[in-house]
Amino acid sequence: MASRKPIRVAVTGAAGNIGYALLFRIASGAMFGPDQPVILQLLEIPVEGPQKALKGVAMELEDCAFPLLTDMVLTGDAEVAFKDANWCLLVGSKPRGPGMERADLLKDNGKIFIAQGKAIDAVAADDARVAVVGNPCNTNVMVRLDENRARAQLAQKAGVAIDEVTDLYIYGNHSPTMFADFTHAKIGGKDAAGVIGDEAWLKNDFLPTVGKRGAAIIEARCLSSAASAANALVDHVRDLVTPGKVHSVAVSSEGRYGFAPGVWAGMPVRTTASGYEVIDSFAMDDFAKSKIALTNDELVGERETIKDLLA
Ligand code: NAX
Repeated sequence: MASRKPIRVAVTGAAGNIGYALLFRIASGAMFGPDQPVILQLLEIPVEGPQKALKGVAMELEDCAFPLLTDMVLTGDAEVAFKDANWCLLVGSKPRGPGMERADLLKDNGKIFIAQGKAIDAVAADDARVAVVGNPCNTNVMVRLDENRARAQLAQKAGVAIDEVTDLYIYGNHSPTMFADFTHAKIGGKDAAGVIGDEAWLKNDFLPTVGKRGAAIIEARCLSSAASAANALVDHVRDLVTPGKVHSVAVSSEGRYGFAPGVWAGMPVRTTASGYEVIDSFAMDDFAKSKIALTNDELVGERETIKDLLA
């Protein structure tokens, strides 16, 4: 089985909550398939507590005896973690704490990604691909959790299996302003709005439920989403390496769908043999355009907040 060359997967914040739900899925083959060996290169802050916790996680990974997990690297040094990495999964960063302004979070975590971006540039494999899970969000390229949340809500309302809900994509920020585009979604191949038959619910219940789902999980669990975030990252990467898959990813907008050029915004992409192409052909009605304008304004504001970091 392990005759294929292993993929080197660097994961930051590996001893955190998402890390704990993620690493076992990667090592089991859920992300890169049942025949693809992996080497996990795990980064935690170089502080005794998190390093000790990381060691414990690694011990559990050993105890799973995963056939696909051929090696592990545990480190507090980004240049060791990203060395020759083919995939860099940037999970480690601060969740928003009580009383913390969004702007403070953007600034604090933005610095982490600048330093890690430089390390990736210096030492990762030439074909390295990077997925950002940690907030802040206009540098956060993963909106898959939002897509999954939206599909689950529609399936539940319609009383159908999750696979029946298709063509549902997320536009904009990974925040309550995101637009889960029900106007093009399908349920059992039919227009979702027609199947649901309740436009007021779609506009006034569905959209805010999806947008504020993260806050609802924190309220219920007193912790932010971890297993579902890890699962979304597994889905995100798996679909990015599976040609033909259409899914939501935050990409540089280049003015598509009315987003300001240069902001990173969720929209549908199709995975190709060499990467992905953005699908920019959905015609938006006035309601969708107004929602996109709102989330675009927030993304532009967030870019303004961290403009010193971008310089
Ligand atoms: P935790 O606080 O449980 O874990 C974060 C881990 O990252 C900690 O172990 C910490 O020591 C480590 N860390 C911090 N700075 C680091 C650095 N510079 N290098 C390496 N490791 C570092 O948070 P967790 O629940 O795992 O969430 C991680 C991030 O994901 C947070 O920013 C969180 O807000 C974000 N989320 C993103 C989601 C998404 O869909 N994109 C949803 C869930 C989550 O809110």
